Amino acid sequence: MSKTIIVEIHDRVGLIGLNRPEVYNALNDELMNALGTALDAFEADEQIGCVVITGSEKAFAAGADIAAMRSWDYMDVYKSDFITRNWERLKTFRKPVIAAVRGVALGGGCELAMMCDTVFAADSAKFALPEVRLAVIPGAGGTQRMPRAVGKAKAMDLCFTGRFMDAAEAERGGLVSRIYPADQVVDEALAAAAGIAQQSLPVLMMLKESVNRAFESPLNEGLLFERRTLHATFALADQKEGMAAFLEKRKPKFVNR
Ligand code: CO8
Repeated sequence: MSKTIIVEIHDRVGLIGLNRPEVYNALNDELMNALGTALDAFEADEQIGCVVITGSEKAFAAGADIAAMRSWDYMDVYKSDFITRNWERLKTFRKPVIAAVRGVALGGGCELAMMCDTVFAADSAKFALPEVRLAVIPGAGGTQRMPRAVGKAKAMDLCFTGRFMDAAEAERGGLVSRIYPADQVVDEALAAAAGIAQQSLPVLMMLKESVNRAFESPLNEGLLFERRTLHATFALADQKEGMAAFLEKRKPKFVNR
């Protein structure tokens, strides 16, 4: 297995640590391919209910690997479908994913965090889209997901200037869901993930698909998708169990079907 990531399993939670410490976890093909392979394995594993992605204390990730990209020309990136070819595995992953961000999440690192379903940040975390300074644009979803997360004014400000946004601003803006001291954020993400992973897996998958529809369809279409998905939950053994357990004042035993 590639050394660019560290994979651990904690009961029903999969933990992926980005691991290129010598370059602030800059994201190259080897790392992104390894991340995709790890996600494939977690997707196929019925025992995994939630995933946490993290980096090191210094860096979640400082972006795409600039040394690797430096000499690429238009045909290189176009023909090989740069970004789409391996970064987007995270977009199609169907189980919940929490990004636990410590240190810097810059450029592609920030975009990777935004591809996750929710972001927990260390109080010392810093987010930025500094691509403009390299004369490229945030091209792994940054120009689309940042305005959806924090609104147009702040997204334009971040993209035009490349400035760093601290965790408090990111939380106020809606990019980050929770802030913890740096030495606690991974444990807190794992604890939240463990709680999530206790829920019915098909319901979690339906929830994720339904919330994501909010960003991809007009309100009425999204509401229709939500309503039909709600109806589908009534086909689950877990729905019978969840409601019976509530009425019998006991903990549910979900079978993930
Ligand atoms: N790629 C490759 N190497 C990197 C990267 C990176 N993104 N970031 C840091 N490194 C390397 C440095 O080159 C350096 O290597 P060496 O020791 O061999 O000189 C090492 O990491 C340490 O870095 P610094 O010496 O710069 O350490 P500092 O503590 O002074 O600064 C920072 C740390 C703030 C993280 C600084 O390195 C930095 O600003 N990094 C680059 C941030 C950046 O511009 N990121 C965006 C990259 S572009 C991108 O992500 C686009 C992705 C998607 C769209 C694709 C379109 C291109």
